[in-house]
Amino acid sequence: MASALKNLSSYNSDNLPDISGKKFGLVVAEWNKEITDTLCKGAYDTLLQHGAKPENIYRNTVPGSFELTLGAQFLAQSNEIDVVIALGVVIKGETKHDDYICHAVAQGLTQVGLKFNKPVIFGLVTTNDEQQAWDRAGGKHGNKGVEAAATAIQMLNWVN
Ligand code: RBF
Repeated sequence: MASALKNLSSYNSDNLPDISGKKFGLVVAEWNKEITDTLCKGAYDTLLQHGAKPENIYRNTVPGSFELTLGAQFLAQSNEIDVVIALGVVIKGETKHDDYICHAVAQGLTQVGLKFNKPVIFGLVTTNDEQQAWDRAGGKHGNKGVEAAATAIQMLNWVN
């Protein structure tokens, strides 16, 4: 399994930039809220742990993961925000809704990052069932919120 081979929750914290003056925009989907709250806490705590100031972390919610793209765009267009982190959980059901949502979010977030020339981090957990989601929200596969925050910090090496 890919995440067993490369779990960014145990990322290398060498050579991370000084983020004490950087501003972070978190957009968090409320669908599967208990799990997305856990991802968000992981991201938030990781940013603080690496020197971000609480007043520089903006947290916004959207109803579901499909809305992450627009939420990310509102954040990314602000000169106040250096990097956007999008967090959501899409769990497979009986129909193919998960495919449509996940593809839309992946493409949408990519476009927002390119449009605003700003890192937009893909923190969408896409699983077959709820247990797999919890496994990735503080469980045996780490916390993808922590990984999203670590990725955001690493990408700030690219931002002036
Ligand atoms: N949003 C999620 O964040 N995770 C889901 O697992 C999820 N499942 C959905 C299943 C169906 C059948 C539908 C219609 C929506 C689902 N959504 C889910 C909500 C979606 O991201 C969005 O908020 C709504 O479709 C409104 O645009």
